[in-house]
Order: sequence, then structure tokens, then C-alpha cells
Amino acid sequence: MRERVLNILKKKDGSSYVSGEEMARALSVSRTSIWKAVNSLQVAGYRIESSPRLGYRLVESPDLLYPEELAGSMQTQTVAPVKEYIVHYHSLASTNETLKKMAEEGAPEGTVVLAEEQTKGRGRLGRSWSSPPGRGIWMSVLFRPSIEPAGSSLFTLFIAVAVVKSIKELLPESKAGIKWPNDILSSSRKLCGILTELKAEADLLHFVVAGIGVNVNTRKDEFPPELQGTATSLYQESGGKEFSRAVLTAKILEEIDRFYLKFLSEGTKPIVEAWKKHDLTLGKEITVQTPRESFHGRAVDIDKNGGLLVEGGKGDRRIFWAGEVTLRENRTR
Ligand code: BT5
Repeated sequence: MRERVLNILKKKDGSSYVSGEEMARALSVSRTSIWKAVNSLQVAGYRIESSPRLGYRLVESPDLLYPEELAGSMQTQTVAPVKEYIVHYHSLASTNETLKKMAEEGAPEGTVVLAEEQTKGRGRLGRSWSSPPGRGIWMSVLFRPSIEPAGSSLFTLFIAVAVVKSIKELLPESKAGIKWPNDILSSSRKLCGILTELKAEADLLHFVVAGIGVNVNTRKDEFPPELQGTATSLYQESGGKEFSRAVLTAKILEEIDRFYLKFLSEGTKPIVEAWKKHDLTLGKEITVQTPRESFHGRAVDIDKNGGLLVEGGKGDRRIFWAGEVTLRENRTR
């Protein structure tokens, strides 16, 4: 009911009032139900003006990632096709941890977990991810594809492309690009990180949980001191513009949905091609650090399954599926 009332108020676009009676008629409910729904929206942070004669008017929506805020503006098939697939928390240790537990308990493909803040946001290899309240997008998406575990590397890639494309729609002058495998950088600073985790056995993939962290409205001094020189946000990149996290989240989820369906129907090729358009890695001198070694060379290509092909000084070629990449020089191709 709350969502349907909100939709009617939104259609008026804040410019005019809509009467309780009109809404009650449109939704075939009593005026008391409308009044209750309006009250609950106000408690949730929506500024709704009411006038005894004219009715109700939506003055301002909160910049919170409520399911009804997102679902109302999204057209998706698999990722959160209805708002019940979106689970919103004000505070959570880690959206990836929560979604992995939900996946174990049978949550359907396309479930999305969002949190306004994470108290134990996670990066790769036990590193942490700074997730201050209300400033970024901290979310995880669940997939249950019928593919072999090897194909899961592609998830990090297409999610990165989905995020960059969405960022560029909101901020066309953005210099955001992807550093293989999971960093979105802008002017060499980290704007977004992706943590893809999976549960699999031998040749069976049970599920993939893709965690996405985007710094949206974070001010420089809101990052921990050690990140202030290496992290950035859309706010900083745009010279101090605030962005609607809800609009960006909905765009990202729509792009993820489109890429996922493409991946299932057309395979890896369109993803690798799209990835290359936003890439910051290929053609550069790089160092790949893995738990076993440190390899220097030139990044030459992305394999059809998302591996990074690197050519060493002696012309020896290696393919990496995971690792930490450091860019050493500017693009040479
Ligand atoms: C990542 O790891 O970049 C993956 C980050 C994934 C975060 C999302 S948020 C939703 C979901 N739930 C989770 O618990 N996690 C996912 P990695 O490549 O290991 O980078 C981690 C490093 O990035 C840290 O060691 C810091 O140096 C840096 N860092 C931490 N927080 C940052 C931030 N907010 N912005 C930019 N850099 C950050």
C-alpha cells in the first residue's frame, strides 16, 4: 500500500496536491488506509505536506536506498524483478556476509542486499572496505547460474562494466575506468571496488555473490586518513556535486541485469568487448602480485574467460586469474 501511495504522489512530481479521496478511489481502499500509508512514509523520512482541503503533496524523498525507491524506477528481469527481492538495512556488518547466509538458506537468484552503512565492510584477502553511513552504495547481488565455476571470473568483469557505464550516464565527463580485475579508478584513485565470492564444488557452481562498493557522496575527510590520498568519490570527481544514490543504484542494477542476461544467452564475448572499452590496464607495464610471486610485464589482452594475459620481458606469456595489479607506466599502445 505504502509503495502504491508513494507512486501516485511521485507522479504529481511535487507540483500539485492529490486528495486522500482520489487516492482511496484509485486504489480501492479506505481513506484511513491512505492516511496510514502516508504516515508510515513520513516516519520513513519522506516529506509529505498535507492540507485538509487539498490533500497530500510529496515535497522531498529521503536519499535512502529503500526498496520502493529503487523498484519504482527499475526495469529488470532477473536482478530484483520485484521489490521483495531487495532487502534494505540501515546498518550491517557486511552485505556480502548477509547475502551469503541468505543464499545458503535458499534465497532466489536476483536477491539484492543493501546497507546504508557497513561496520565490517570487506575487501579481498581479508582487507577491509570503508563504508560510512549514507554516502555510498554498499550492496550485494545473488546469482545462481548453471555454469562451471571457471565462468565466475566474468562476474567481476561485467559488474565493473555495469558500474562504469552507470557512473558515466550520471557524470558524462567522468574519467572512470577499470583496472583488472576489480577496481574502478578515476584519475588513479579508487572510486569503486568489487568483491565476487562463490560457493562451488568440483564442477558445480552453487551461487555467486557479487559485492559492490561505490563511493558516491563521500567527502575527502570522511575517508579514513590512510585512504584520503588513494580513494575518491563521485562528489569529489565532480567538484562537489551531490548525486542521488537511489538513482545510481537503480541504474547499476539495471545494467547488471542486462549484462547477466547477455552473458547467459551470448556467452563471454560481449562482456570482454564491453570491458575493453572501459579498460585502464591493457597496453601498460604492470606488476601482478599473487600469493606466490610477483610478475612484471606488459598487459596484452583479456582472455575470453576474463583472465589477464601478461607478456614478460623475455616474450614469455602468462595468464592470471587473480592478483593485485600495479600500473607502472602510461599506456604504450
Ligand atoms: C575491493 O577489495 O575493492 C572490494 C570491495 C568490495 C566492497 C563491497 S561493499 C558491499 C560488499 N560487502 C562487503 O563487505 N564488501 C562488498 P580490494 O581490492 O581488496 O581493496 C581493498 C582496499 O581498498 C583496502 O585495503 C583499502 O586500501 C582500499 N579501500 C577501502 N575502503 C575503500 C573505499 N571506500 N574507497 C576506496 N578504497 C578503499
